Amino acid sequence: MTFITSKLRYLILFAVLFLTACQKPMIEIEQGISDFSALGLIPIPAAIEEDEHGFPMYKDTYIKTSDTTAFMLHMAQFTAEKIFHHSGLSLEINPENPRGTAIELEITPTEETEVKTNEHNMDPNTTGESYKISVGKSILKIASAQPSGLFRGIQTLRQLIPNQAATIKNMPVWEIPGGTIEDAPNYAFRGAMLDVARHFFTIQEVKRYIDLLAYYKINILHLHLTDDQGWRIEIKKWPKLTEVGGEKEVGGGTGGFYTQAQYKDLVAYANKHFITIIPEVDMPGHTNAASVAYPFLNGNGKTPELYTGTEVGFSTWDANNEKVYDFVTDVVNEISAMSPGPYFHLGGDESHVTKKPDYIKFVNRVSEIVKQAGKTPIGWDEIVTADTDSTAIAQFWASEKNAAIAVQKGMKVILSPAKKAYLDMQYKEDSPYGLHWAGYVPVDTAYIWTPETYAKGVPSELILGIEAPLWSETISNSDEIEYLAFPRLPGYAELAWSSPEKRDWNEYKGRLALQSLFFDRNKVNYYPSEKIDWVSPPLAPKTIGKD
Ligand code: TNX
Repeated sequence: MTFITSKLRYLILFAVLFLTACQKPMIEIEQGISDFSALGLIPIPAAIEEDEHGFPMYKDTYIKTSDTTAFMLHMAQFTAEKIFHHSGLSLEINPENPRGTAIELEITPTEETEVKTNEHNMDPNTTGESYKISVGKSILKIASAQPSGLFRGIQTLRQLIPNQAATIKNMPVWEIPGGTIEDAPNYAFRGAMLDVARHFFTIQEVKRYIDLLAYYKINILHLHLTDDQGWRIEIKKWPKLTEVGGEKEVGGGTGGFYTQAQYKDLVAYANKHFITIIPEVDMPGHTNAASVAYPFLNGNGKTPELYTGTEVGFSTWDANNEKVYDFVTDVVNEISAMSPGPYFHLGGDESHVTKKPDYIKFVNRVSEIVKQAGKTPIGWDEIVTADTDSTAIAQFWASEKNAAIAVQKGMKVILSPAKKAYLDMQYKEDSPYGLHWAGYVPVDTAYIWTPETYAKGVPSELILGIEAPLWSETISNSDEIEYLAFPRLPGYAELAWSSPEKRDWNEYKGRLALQSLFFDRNKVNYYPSEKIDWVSPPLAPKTIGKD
């Protein structure tokens, strides 16, 4: 017995000595070769302090979480996947025998901020999204009081990984510059809109867009779900909306729609990326497709045909038929029940054939229906001409006059001025996609404006944030989405996230130039604007996957 025990003791001692001898010393970077400014961070963080040494990321680097809740493990998994796709390094999560340097993910709740892991990310203020990254020699820590802040910090970490090499083979040690980053958003509402009605986009295509939006810290995806050309969301009580109204799209091609199960899956995917989906059902105009399915809606006794052109302003619903409001109630309730975010967008734009009193009556009634469903109504800026009160939100896209009325009423405003923020405006005359009714919007025009003061007379406390809409009359797949969104979208993300004193076109365009490395690795079909000196990868890219 004694013999066995002492033999065992020797065995253990031998094993420990052997393991210690085998363990490589932890890699250290004494004098860093790069700094944060060489990386092209977008949006630019609020405060950056640099340090000489760097953090080495290599095969023994591991990810450590401050707790092991499903949420934290999901965050760690997300981080590990993105690092793998970028570098080929497969980092362990919370290993039993940690060996190398550590990436620590930490939630440190403060007294004021209760942690909300499973809810949508719309904090009423911006504090929840702030985070701090400290890069030391052996520990890189991302800390936030809230999950949404941790997630934003992880996006910054992705941008801190050097872009230069393509695989683990040609770069076994990836140096992350040393120092600290403290960051918080300028606006709580940082949106993008996708029109899935003029042309239909599959769930896969929308998810790919979400991946790219998340990388730039966008937190809202507004989906324009219905229009004259198509109805794209299943409503159980009114099945013909999609069966009939979803059939086609602009140009006459096959349309499509999301089943409720697919929509829920999309909402969940967005939620995992801390992006809130805002559903829009545009009414009383832009409603031809629904009236084809249920002709009583338009009140003119005629059954219209499916429309595949691009004109606007010819359709309306009947504001004086109670059955129309019963229908709208069903639609709003079914969609709201699947949308955890606080908003419902009721459209309200370009209702050119709706008589003014009918328009007012309709918007008033539908705003109430939306509130009854527990949501805050948002509408395009025309809705201010109805009896909206300070609880509704106006999305300013064209009319300064409407913006002024919104201010008088104390309504919050989302800034989407078409001349600056419409992603579907062409870059220049010969751009293959896009329209130009609001002008051409090259990459500098898109960035050089100040949301804080753009809409004259709109005080900053009434600005909820900004949103870049992408209408889809001229685009029908991911490549075309990306051609119009990139490289302009990172600029809108910066206008929304970074404070005005941090923003400067001449400095920004250097950081934008570096995004081509990210775009190339991820096969993003960006428009290579000649206004930017795009950086091409110094080593032949060998794409491992998308990061
Ligand atoms: C105006 S912006 C519209 C849309 C078009 C877009 C094209 C707005 C509220 N309405 O119906 O798709 O222009 O740029």
